This record gives sequence, structure tokens and C-alpha cells, in this order.
Amino acid sequence: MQNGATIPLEELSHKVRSIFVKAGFSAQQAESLAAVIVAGERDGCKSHGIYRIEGCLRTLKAGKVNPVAVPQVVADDTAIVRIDARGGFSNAAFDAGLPHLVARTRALGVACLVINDCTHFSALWPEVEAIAAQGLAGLAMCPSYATVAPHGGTQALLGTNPFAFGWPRPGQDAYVFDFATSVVARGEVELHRRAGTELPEGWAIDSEGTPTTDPDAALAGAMLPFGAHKGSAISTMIELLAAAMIGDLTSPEALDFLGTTTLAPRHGELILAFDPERFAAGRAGNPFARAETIFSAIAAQGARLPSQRRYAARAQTLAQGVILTEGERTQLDRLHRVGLDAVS
Ligand code: NDP
Ligand code: PYC
Repeated sequence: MQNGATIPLEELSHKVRSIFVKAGFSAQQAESLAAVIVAGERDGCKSHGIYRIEGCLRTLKAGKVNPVAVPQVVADDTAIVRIDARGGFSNAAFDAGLPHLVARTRALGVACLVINDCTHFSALWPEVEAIAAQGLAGLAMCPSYATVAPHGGTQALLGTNPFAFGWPRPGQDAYVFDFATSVVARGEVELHRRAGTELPEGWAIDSEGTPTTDPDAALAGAMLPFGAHKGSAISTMIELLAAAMIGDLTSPEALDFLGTTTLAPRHGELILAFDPERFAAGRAGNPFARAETIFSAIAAQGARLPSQRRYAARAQTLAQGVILTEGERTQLDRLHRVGLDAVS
């Protein structure tokens, strides 16, 4: 095997779960954390895969996450389901809230999940994919901490603020996109730093506001929004909807609260779900069939759908296991053996 060795998915899940349990996370928190991290490795999404374990442990060691938080669900007969994550990671909170979100969306046609007071580091596609698996369309967004300069600015202010959408496709994988509203996720910059490689041009500026391809200078300076003023505005919208509107921390507030970008930030998250059949009721055409017309027309031009690469990576992993480098396997073993003492 070139550059690595395969490990069965179940073995990796077990190992990641037990790293978290040994470090002091409850079974509920460890299960949800391991699921999202292993899903990242399974689908070839390295920026939110096993390399994030260290960050989770560092955040725990610094006392900035509640490892035994039991998310509290507040669901009534309105369209807003609230989850108080109690300072735990967002993942257990989402898992606890999903059945309520689905039930309210089926009852009302549209509903949302507000997660408050969570610690957040993960990709959002597992969440919109889980909503799409219920036959619903989903939108998820959250702030982060101030690491991105607004278009035309020179200093970090916005977060990398991810934005994800899922649309169910009966009988096949959902249409899903999920991206940072910065040019790339900050995790990609960190992976370049670790590999000792230069960043592509256009990703970042240094602390003086000058364009840079040096990952260290970029991490000390600011990343840039994708699509210039357009990404900057979408990122600002996320600060408004998924922070100010839900009574939780904006990206600059999250950075002030935490005081560092080396730990996972505390803030909230907003997730919306829509029942396409309820919206289309009484109008001509089946929304799922009409969606397929669009997807086919995209493919007919030779373009690919978002998540197509990810689903292909997943199929390969399910057949062969996860490929990890020797360095990754050594680090996993070390985290398993040494626990919190392995991180500073
Ligand atoms: P990418 O730019 O790698 O990819 C974004 C999306 O675009 C994916 O759905 C991807 O599908 C799709 N895509 C990529 N290339 C193409 C193409 N040529 N044609 C069609 N679709 C394409 O993502 P980012 O680096 O911006 O973000 C990575 C992850 O980081 C996200 O999962 C995000 O949630 C996470 N993140 C989390 C944050 C947090 O605070 N929790 C903050 C910022 C980011 P595919 O996967 O199939 O390539
Ligand atoms: O990759 O940009 C990122 C990120 C920030 C917080 C979690 N992920």
C-alpha cells in the first residue's frame, strides 16, 4: 500500500471512541464525536477527520468544554426546537435534537433547531445528510471565531462560518454541499502548516494585511472570504442568524471568550429543515422529480455535483477500510495510550 495502511472503519471508530472515553468524555459525547470524526476520514474529508482529535483533547485539557454535558432539549408546539448543549460539543446536541426537528418539520412543513452554548469544531455535512435521510431538505450554519477579514478589510473579524445544504434524492445519495465561507476551511491551512507546504495564492493575508502564502503568517493574520464581497456578505448573514438572532456568541465574541484559536470555540448553531412535499402541495410537479431534472442537466454538461467526490471516497472506504499514514497511526496510538498528557 502506497503511503499508508488500511484500518477497518469499525476498528477506527472503536479506537477514536475509546480515546475520548479514556480522556474523560461521557459515552454520549464520545459516541457523537467519534461518529463525526470517523465520517470525515471515511469520506476523505481530512480537514475535519482524525487530526481534530488533538484539538478536542486540548480543549478538554484547557477546561473549555464540558465532557459530560447532557444536552437539554426544549421542544414545544412551535417551529423552534432549542437545545442547550451545556458547554458540550455540538455533535451530541445535534443528535439529541434531530428527532424533535424532524417531528416538528413533519408537523409544520418547516422547523429549526437552535443549538446554544456548544463547543464546535466539526463539518456540517453529516447534519444535513441526516436531515435529508428523513426525506427533508436541510440548511445548517454556524459562526466560528474571528479568523477571516471582511472583503476589503485587513483584520480578522468574521469566522470561517460554514454553510451546508442537503436535498433528499429518493433511492440515491442526497445532494449535499458544505463549505466554509472563507476561501477554504482553516483546517486546510493547518494541514499545509503541518506538511510544510505553501498556501495557494488568494487564501490569506498576514497581520499587516499583505497577501501571504506562508501558513504561519496566514494563521497569525487572516483568511479571506470566498467570492470576495459575496462570501463576505454570506458570512455576515451567518453571524446575524446563527449568533445575534439566536442569542449566542458572534465570531469576534467567541474569540474574546476563548482568547485563542488553538482550542475549539464556544458559540451556537442554527439548522433549518423543510418538507418539500408540504411546500409543493397543490402545485404542479413533484419537487423531487423536478430536482432530478436539474441534477441531470448539471451532469449533462460534464459538471459534478457537490459531495460526488465524498460519496465515491465513502464507497471506496467501505470496500477497503480507511487509509492512514504511519504518522497518523502512530499519533492515534499515542493519544490512546497517553491521553490528555499527549497534548499541550
Ligand atoms: P471544500 O472547498 O473542500 O468543499 C466544499 C463543498 O464543495 C463540498 O460539498 C464539495 O464536495 C464541493 N465541491 C468541491 N469541489 C467541487 C466541484 N469541482 N464541483 C462541485 N462541488 C465541489 O470545503 P471547505 O474547505 O470550504 O470546508 C471543508 C469543511 O470544513 C466543511 O465540511 C465545513 O463544514 C467545515 N468547516 C467547519 C467549521 C466549523 O466552525 N465547524 C468552519 C469552517 C469549515 P466534495 O466533498 O464531494 O468535494
Ligand atoms: O476549519 O475553519 C475551520 C474550523 C474552524 C472551527 C472548526 N473548523
